Amino acid sequence: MEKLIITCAITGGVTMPVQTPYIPLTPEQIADSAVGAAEAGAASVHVHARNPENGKPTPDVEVYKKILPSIRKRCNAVICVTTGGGLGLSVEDRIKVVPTFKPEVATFNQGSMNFSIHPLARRYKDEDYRYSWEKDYINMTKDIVFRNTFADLEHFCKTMKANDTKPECEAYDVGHLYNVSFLVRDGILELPLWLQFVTGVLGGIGSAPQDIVYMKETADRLFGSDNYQWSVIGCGYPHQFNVAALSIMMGGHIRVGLEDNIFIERKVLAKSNAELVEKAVRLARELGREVATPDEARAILGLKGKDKVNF
Ligand code: KMH
Ligand code: ZN
Repeated sequence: MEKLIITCAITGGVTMPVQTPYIPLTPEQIADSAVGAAEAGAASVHVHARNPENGKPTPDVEVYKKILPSIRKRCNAVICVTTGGGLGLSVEDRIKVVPTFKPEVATFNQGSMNFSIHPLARRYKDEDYRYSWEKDYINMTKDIVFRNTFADLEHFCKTMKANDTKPECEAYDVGHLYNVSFLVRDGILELPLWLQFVTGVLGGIGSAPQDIVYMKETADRLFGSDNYQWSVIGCGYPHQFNVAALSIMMGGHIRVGLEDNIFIERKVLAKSNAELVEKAVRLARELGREVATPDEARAILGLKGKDKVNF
């Protein structure tokens, strides 16, 4: 088996400040947390930006300018920039980070879906929210389409190719793998692929072992097992660690981090991204899988290198 690439998703666009005081929100907090995750063993860090005033997800490249160079200077981790951004952002706003920063890797979401977090609102009273935007943001996701049409997929993919950015194909369900397959057959997306199975999002596939096996078997059939590397994001707890264990055993890679899960143990909030990465490293060790360094991750994924980004 290849060494294990651990990605840490630092803040995201769907973890709400009301859920945990430990979610990094300002550029300094996001950069510090990413560096901490890298020091704990993450070969790659997945980055979103948030409005420094109120923690709301933002596509503002000026905010990214305060985050990305700071991480790059202080650690060797591969930096994967989001093109999902946050729910409700326009496609044009979401893609801007690619031509602006020419990152080594960027997320490439594989289909339109009702990516919803609306049940979260049932857990909180009005006075619990830290910021005025949170409740409306959560509620609007019940009736929103996370837009990734075939025209958008083509646009995202061509933009990444023009900037030598490796697309990390996020598949939230089996049908999204068929979308990837279509893009490959159409000559838009090139092999080998970097696939991310995203499980447990309301609107997508679940995190049961059968779901992971089905995604893997479908990918093998569509692409051939030698033509892709894969990783799994299990959203929520204990799924983050359960699907990580499964992926470690099956030869896949893993993603942990506060973007996808806020708990280190049942009902115990993780105090940092580093703490989640440390647990992932322990899991890998217990299961006999070596953890990849950032440069080993670059070799496994065929990335252009840290010196070729624009930040
Ligand atoms: N928040 C994850 C479930 C992206 O950034 O483009 C999905 C994600 C998408 O990471
Ligand atoms: Zn993300």
